[in-house]
Amino acid sequence: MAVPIEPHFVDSNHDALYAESVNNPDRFWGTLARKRLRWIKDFDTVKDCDLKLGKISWFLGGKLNVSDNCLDRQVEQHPDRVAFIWEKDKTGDHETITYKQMLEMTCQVANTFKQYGVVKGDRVAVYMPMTPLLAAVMLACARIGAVHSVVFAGFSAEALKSRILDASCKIVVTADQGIRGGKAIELKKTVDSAVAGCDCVKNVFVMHRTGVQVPWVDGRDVHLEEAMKQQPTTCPVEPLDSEDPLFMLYTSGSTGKPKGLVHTQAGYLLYAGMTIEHVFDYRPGDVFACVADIGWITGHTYVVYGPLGIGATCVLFESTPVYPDAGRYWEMVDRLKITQFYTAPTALRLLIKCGNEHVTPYNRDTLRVLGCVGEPLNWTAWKWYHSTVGSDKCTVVDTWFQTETGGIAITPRPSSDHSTPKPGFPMSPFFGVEPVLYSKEGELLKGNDITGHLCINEPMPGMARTIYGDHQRFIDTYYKPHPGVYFTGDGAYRDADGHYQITGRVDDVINAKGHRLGTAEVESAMNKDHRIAESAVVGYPHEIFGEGVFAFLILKDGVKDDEKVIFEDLEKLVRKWIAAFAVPNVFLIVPGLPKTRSGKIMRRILRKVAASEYDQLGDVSTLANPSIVEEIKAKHMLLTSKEQ
Ligand code: 7RM
Repeated sequence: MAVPIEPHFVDSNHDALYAESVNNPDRFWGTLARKRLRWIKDFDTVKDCDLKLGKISWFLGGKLNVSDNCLDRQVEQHPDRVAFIWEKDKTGDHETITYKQMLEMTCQVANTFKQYGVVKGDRVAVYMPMTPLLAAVMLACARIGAVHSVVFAGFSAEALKSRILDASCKIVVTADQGIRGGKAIELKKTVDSAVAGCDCVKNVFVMHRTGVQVPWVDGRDVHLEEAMKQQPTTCPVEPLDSEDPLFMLYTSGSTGKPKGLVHTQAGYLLYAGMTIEHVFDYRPGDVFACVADIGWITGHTYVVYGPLGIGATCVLFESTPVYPDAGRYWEMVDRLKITQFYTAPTALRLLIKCGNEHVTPYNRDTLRVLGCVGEPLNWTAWKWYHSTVGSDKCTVVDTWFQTETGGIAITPRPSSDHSTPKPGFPMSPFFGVEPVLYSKEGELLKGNDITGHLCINEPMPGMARTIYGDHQRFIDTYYKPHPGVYFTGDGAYRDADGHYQITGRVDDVINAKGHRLGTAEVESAMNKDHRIAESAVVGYPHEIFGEGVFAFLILKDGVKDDEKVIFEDLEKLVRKWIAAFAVPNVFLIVPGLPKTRSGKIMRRILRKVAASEYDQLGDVSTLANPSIVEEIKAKHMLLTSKEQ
């Protein structure tokens, strides 16, 4: 007998439902898509994929609008329910925004964009602080079929510029300034330098966050709120195909050029809503808090689209974990009566250092589920989260996902999983996810207690569909390495019970301070310095950041400058071309780099040296220059002995 597919699952049939989700994805997701989304026109084909061509499509023939699903549909049922609790940078200063208010704000933004000529398919760059208006800008794009490209407001002008140009964005939306940890961030000024030389940009919309006077380009710049005031609070929704692009989001890969991953409408929204409900056990009346920045995929899916798509009440957090002190999160949990809290391991490790006196004064009894994402959640951090924050009463969910998967893919399931979670393990695949492991050589690894490249067998509805402007790169990066499956770029261990643990990236990407960073991006920024002959960047274990950024440098012959001066200049370059978070924690000048005979840098060796694991360098005999390893090691030992 077929398993009944309910919009709300009950504990007892979880295993059967999971089996159904992977064995009969058409029936599983087709049923849910009709139950959980509002369609303007029903779809006729659930899924049509050809992975060799990197082709992924869901719910073909269907038409819907994501903004209609997140706002209009909700307002019809509960206009006065709070959509966002905006927790401003300044403590205690929160504002609530209802679904009705969000809808009206979104319509006014959409009408403003239309007035300035933004049409379906246009790309819109968004460089804004964490405010409800940022969410409204995203939903306004969704409403009219424009494609937003949110760029994290910590990125530099150059990084923003390259993203604007890559997507030929027609407009940029920003604020006068941002404010984080009591400090102003010059968003408008950064946009001004980014946009200089971008012919594609017709207008820059500026919201008021701090109200300071900022430089103004007449004819180009528009006061967003003033323009909105002229507009009606209603705006018809554009009927969109399930596979029309909803947004693009840049993420780092193993080359210097970030990839603009494209997500589409129906599959993404369905998957976002399903995961927030089932991973976090979201129930009506709960107050969900994901403190990730909207500039990352976690913010897109778990601050905006996931929560609004299921009519949830969600905290929109503008501040930092340590402002005004390390009790900020837990004071906020107490004041806002938060039921689910979602953060990154690096923030937890920082807070552990600050001491439990910042946690215990606050009431945390409302909390039920504590989530983490972005990097491995080490045992100490897991334990602290579970015991100190959760008083041993909450479920900790160590969730694994990527910009590419759109939503959580491997995770414990508090709403249905009866197995005891294992610290450091994201545990089990979500509905529709079939993880598989492959050896480096491309052999499928069967059985348990085994480590390999983490791949996913069949694309879930929320997976990215392409890399903007470069579908071949999409195929080459994700669908060529292990033909027929999606390659995540991560390694994973499947334990004796079949549970998954992530062992880290197997490509040249690092996860520093919860931010994903390509080592090649940092190298190409530093290589712009005239004194640098070559550089190699690797990640190394860092107590708080998870991974630190380690830069090995070779200077050009005859360079006499003081090391300190060079390092300061390199730091400036990385800030200029990428962002402050990408600045290496350690610089080391070396006489050469370990290279194979074909000239490829052996990063494996550099990673071991950077981690001071000198006895684990492995076989160095295939190097063109084996003796260099001892020299690099000696340099590194000298550096670490100086530090102590
Ligand atoms: C959501 C996000 C993705 C990369 C991914 C992993 C790492 C994410 C976990 C994790 C260990 C986890 N998107 N990662 N979650 N590693 N345990 N629970 O972070 O695109 O920016 O980064 O993050 O390496 O490939 S991302």
